[in-house]
Amino acid sequence: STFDNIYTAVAEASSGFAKPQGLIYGYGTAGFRLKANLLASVVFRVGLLAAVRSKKLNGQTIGVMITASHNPEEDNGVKLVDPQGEMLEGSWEAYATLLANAQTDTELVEALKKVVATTKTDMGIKANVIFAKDTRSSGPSLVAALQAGLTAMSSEYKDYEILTTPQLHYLVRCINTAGTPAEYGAPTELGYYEKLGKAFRTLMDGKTRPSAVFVDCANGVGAPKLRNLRRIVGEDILDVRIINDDIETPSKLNSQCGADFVKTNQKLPPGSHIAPQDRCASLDGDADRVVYYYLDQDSTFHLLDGDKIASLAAMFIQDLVKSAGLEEEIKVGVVQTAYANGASTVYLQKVLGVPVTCTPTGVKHLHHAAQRYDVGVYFEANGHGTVLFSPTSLSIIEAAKPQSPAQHTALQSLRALSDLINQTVGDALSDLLMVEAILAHKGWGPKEWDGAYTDLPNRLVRVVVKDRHAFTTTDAERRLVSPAGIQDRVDALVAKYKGGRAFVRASGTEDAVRVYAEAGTRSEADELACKVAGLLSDY
Ligand code: G16
Repeated sequence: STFDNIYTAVAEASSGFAKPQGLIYGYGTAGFRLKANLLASVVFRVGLLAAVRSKKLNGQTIGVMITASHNPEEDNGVKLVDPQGEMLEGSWEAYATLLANAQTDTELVEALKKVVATTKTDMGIKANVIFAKDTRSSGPSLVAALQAGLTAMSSEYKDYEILTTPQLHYLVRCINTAGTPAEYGAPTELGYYEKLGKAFRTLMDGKTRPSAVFVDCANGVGAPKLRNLRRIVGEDILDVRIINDDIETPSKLNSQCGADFVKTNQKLPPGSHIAPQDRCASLDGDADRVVYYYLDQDSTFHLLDGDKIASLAAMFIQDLVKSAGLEEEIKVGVVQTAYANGASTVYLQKVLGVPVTCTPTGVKHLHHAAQRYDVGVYFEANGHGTVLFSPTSLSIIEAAKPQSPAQHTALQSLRALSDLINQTVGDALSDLLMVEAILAHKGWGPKEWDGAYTDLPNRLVRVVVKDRHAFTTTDAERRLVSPAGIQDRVDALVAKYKGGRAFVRASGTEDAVRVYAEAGTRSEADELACKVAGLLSDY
């Protein structure tokens, strides 16, 4: 064909990024994630697929992010971003896997031709791809592999260097909407800060500057980027104290700090010096997750996780919609996963009266479910989430004519919120500003926020098993299908605990199985989690 030169270039370039023998790669919860030294061939091939995806979508810009987020420094990963800043369309994950697992250069070219044919892609269209990486030391060499793949495909590309994952998602959407009525913002890192800063200032108009918020940046990319954000937002309205910002010592990334550490261990990162009632937050290694926490007067630790953030956001937005007189037209809904604390679901449904949907783990699942609501709040308990305003509700808010000063203020706040909140993906920096703005509006400290409902005691355990792929689930990951017989044993354990709940699922980002348990008391939750984990050694 006329594109033989491309296929020849791919085969030649591919020989520099040979696939290790015997490995089978899978597209997990958030793309490919492995030890960094096993990833070069995968990233090269993701470059090929990004170019095909862009061609298929008429040359719209596709994003590639090189990060392993909450995982340790020696890991890395790669994920693809679709034109509106969403995660890669699910049906294309199979093509990514097909390319990643082709053993030889010849097989790779065959696989590539197959993807092109199956997706009916016109190879004559120019591809456009942008990419960025987090602070990991393996980033630059993986970028080289990506560039080689893009070059072989004669794709246009732009390297945005070091960014948070959500910043790359933002840029992709900005580029693809430029010059259209849905224009999302200026396609630069500065444009991102300015958009958030402007919206935050509008929301904080007339409010006194909140007390300091202490932010643990997991020794990752969040640290320099939060510093940039603080500068552009203005320290007169945002007092952020940055901790765990050492991005020069690779081993420190996500180690004994960060959102995953705090959520899993339910304790402060060691070395935190905070006073009772101080607001604290932890980001993860690519700044797409955030959790809050504080110490009460007795120095007891209290976590304000993704469920608490979702509840706060749903409550505030629902109130604003009512104050704006739009409650008949705009309905708020919430999306959670099985990890959501049972008390949060009850609060949302019974106290706020909002519908709640449960999906499998992974922002890609929650995002799509949230798009079915007028305003869809979605958060994983681990702090990964955002709020989506549907195009229709945005037009309603835009067009609404206020009948009173109160309605005027509510509408203005809703508009600013929709700009403040990253509409493409969960974004720790944007979520942080959202929480700060809501607390300022309510005049709340962390204790008042925490008072909405009391978490059921819970425990999350990570168990290393022989073959995590043996664990398959159904019912939004709440029940195991295989290994055969195991779910009955889990059920029998759960039945022994009043208010008990537990489930088991394989991680899609780590080589392990996760066990989650809830029960009436802390010790019962620990015991139930431990007993369920104990079952796994038999499989
Ligand atoms: C990723 C996903 C999240 C998911 C988390 C854990 O987070 O983006 O949606 O909750 O992994 O997934 P699993 O339990 O399958 O390992 P991150 O922050 O690592 O990108």
